[in-house]
Amino acid sequence: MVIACTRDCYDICVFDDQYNPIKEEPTAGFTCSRGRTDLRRNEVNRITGAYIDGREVPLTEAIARLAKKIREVEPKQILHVEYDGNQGLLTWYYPARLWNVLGAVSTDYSICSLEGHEGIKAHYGSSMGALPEEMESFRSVAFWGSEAVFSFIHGWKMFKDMYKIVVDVRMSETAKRSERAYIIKPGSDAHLAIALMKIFIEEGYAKPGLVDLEKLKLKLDLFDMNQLLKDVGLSEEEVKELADLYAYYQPLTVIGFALGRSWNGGFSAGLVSMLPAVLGIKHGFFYSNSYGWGIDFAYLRGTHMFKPETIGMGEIGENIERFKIIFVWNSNPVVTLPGGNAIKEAVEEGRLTLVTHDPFWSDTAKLSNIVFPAPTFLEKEDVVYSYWHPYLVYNRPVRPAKGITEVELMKRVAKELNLDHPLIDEDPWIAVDRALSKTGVTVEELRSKGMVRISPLRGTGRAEVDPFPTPQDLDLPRGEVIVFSAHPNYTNSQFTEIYGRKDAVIYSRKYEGEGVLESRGGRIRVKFVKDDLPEGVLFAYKSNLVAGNTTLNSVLRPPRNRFGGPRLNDEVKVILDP
Ligand SMILES: Nc1nc2c(c(=O)[nH]1)N[C@H]1C(S)=C(S)[C@@H](COP(=O)(O)OP(=O)(O)OC[C@H]3O[C@@H](n4cnc5c(=O)[nH]c(N)nc54)[C@H](O)[C@@H]3O)O[C@H]1N2
Ligand SMILES: Nc1nc2c(c(=O)[nH]1)N[C@H]1C(S)=C(S)[C@@H](COP(=O)(O)OP(=O)(O)OC[C@H]3O[C@@H](n4cnc5c(=O)[nH]c(N)nc54)[C@H](O)[C@@H]3O)O[C@H]1N2
Ligand code: SF4
Ligand SMILES: [Mo]
Repeated sequence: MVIACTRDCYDICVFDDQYNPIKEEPTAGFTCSRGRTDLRRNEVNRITGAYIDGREVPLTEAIARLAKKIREVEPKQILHVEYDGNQGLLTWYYPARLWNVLGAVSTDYSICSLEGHEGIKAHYGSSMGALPEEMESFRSVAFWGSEAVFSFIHGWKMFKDMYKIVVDVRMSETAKRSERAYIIKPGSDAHLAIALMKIFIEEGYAKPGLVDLEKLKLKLDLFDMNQLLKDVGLSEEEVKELADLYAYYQPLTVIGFALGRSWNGGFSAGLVSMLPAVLGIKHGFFYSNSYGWGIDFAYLRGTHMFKPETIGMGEIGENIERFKIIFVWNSNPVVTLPGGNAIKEAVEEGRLTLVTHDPFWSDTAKLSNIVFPAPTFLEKEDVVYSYWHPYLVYNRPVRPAKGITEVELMKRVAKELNLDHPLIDEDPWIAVDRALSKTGVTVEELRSKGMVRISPLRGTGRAEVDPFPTPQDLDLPRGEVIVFSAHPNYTNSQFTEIYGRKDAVIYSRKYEGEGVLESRGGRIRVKFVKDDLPEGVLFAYKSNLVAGNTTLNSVLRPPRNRFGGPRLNDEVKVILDP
């Protein structure tokens, strides 16, 4: 019997029935500081009953109240917001069927990785990169915008003895522990990738086979090397050295999620993913393998039949007036999404009914008019995949369930609404079976084996040159930029019950004390601390976004990058108190 940690994480660790990390791959007998406290955390800060306006009520009453509210409004006045709090197929995906059948508005699930997936897929036809065993065969690794030391601990262990190269906008922990680091200007990864490709071709490092080099050369000729160097902020010698290291070591290119959230997002992720192909290294990059296992997420959500209207995950604030009900599960949008503060204001002014289904008292749950208790992954059965390793895991409960599962809640709300539809009536395990049909694995097999290895569905490894940007397509920030990263003790906004709640702190080279942080979305008061960061780069942990009664996200109003994802790493201004 196995249990998987289903959190939004590369590793998806697997545990035995005593809750020890399994010795075999992919978990190799160790886990993170969060995984080690899960059994303890499971008993703290839990939502154990249903609530209406802060009053505990029987579950049936809360379901009836939600159904009544739904009947009072138009489907288009309902928004459902869910993300990857639990990556289980029955927790995250399947329950969306209710809202899609109803005709409610969905988000575009763009907050984290959409931009990068699209940018890479545009060249390769798929964002699926190297598999773990292929990664192991490299003797070097290049991290672009990845804090793997904290965010990807099993990957980091695998890469530890390789020659490690880092491209980041600050000396990250990963940069400090690597052999060579190149600190570039925020958002200039596309520029650096172009400069490298130019050198690869000039120096004869490029190999034909995976990329049309003649076509590529025509595109590269539009870029002036001196301008590229200025944009990137490295000297000619440094870029030449990086090109030589790439040619010599032929590294695996690990593309962090930050690239998609920066200036030129999808172009950066896409062009960086092409570097190995230009050198003739097949499947030589890794971003996220989620869409390469053949899991039919659309079928699980029912979007193959009901295509919902969507709004950008970074655009809830601007759209808040349209909605009378927001139903949240598996996510803490009041804190983690730009415009989360607009949800808060609308609830406080009585313009919006906020409903949350969560195992823990998140900030969103605390603010909600209706709250439903959810079991944690330690308390329910589910099937989970990883964005890194090729195992599907059948997760078994090891603790008694508190609350109502996402599937059960969806079914009961549908019943209360007299909503009959084959998508809602379909047995959830049959739905999972169908969604897994391309993986060649059945629920039955998963149930009996616990975990099953699957094969990737990926392309030939050939990269199309287009969509290749022209110099006019690339843009760079003029002012100071805020960037974010993972913290070892938190997963996004989670784990405050174990590791404490800390208000946001903004690190930079020159600001110290209290002051105002301003961006497109407004201003907040926040604390600044000096740190060894490059000029123009402000840094915050993405786990500590709360600042007093607001959040760092309240000042962000991210423009959309070229492939639709929000540019969270945006320009900001600082005004320190006199
Ligand atoms: N411990 C822990 N692990 C996690 C998470 C967590 O919260 N905690 N979160 C999980 C999730 S949801 C995700 S999405 C992943 C994220 O994991 P990663 O992809 O590793 O992303 P971040 O941790 O955000 O690190 C981003 C790095 O990119 C750098 N950066 C920012 N802007 C730029 C830029 O323009 N160019 C370049 N080259 N670098 C830039 C930052 O300085 C930072 O060092 O981790 C997962 N794993
Ligand atoms: N400014 C800024 N904002 C960011 C980022 C950034 O870098 N900068 N990073 C972004 C990233 S990478 C991401 S992925 C998003 C993450 O945004 P969110 O998805 O909001 O992330 P979490 O804080 O992990 O919230 C997950 C919630 O799901 C709940 N949950 C866990 N398990 C279950 C379950 O089984 N059932 C139910 N119903 N709920 C469950 C948890 O208790 C928690 O409240 O935030 C993003 N926001
Ligand atoms: S958060 Fe990630 S590293 Fe930690 S136990 Fe879960 S899957 Fe493993
Ligand atoms: Mo993420």
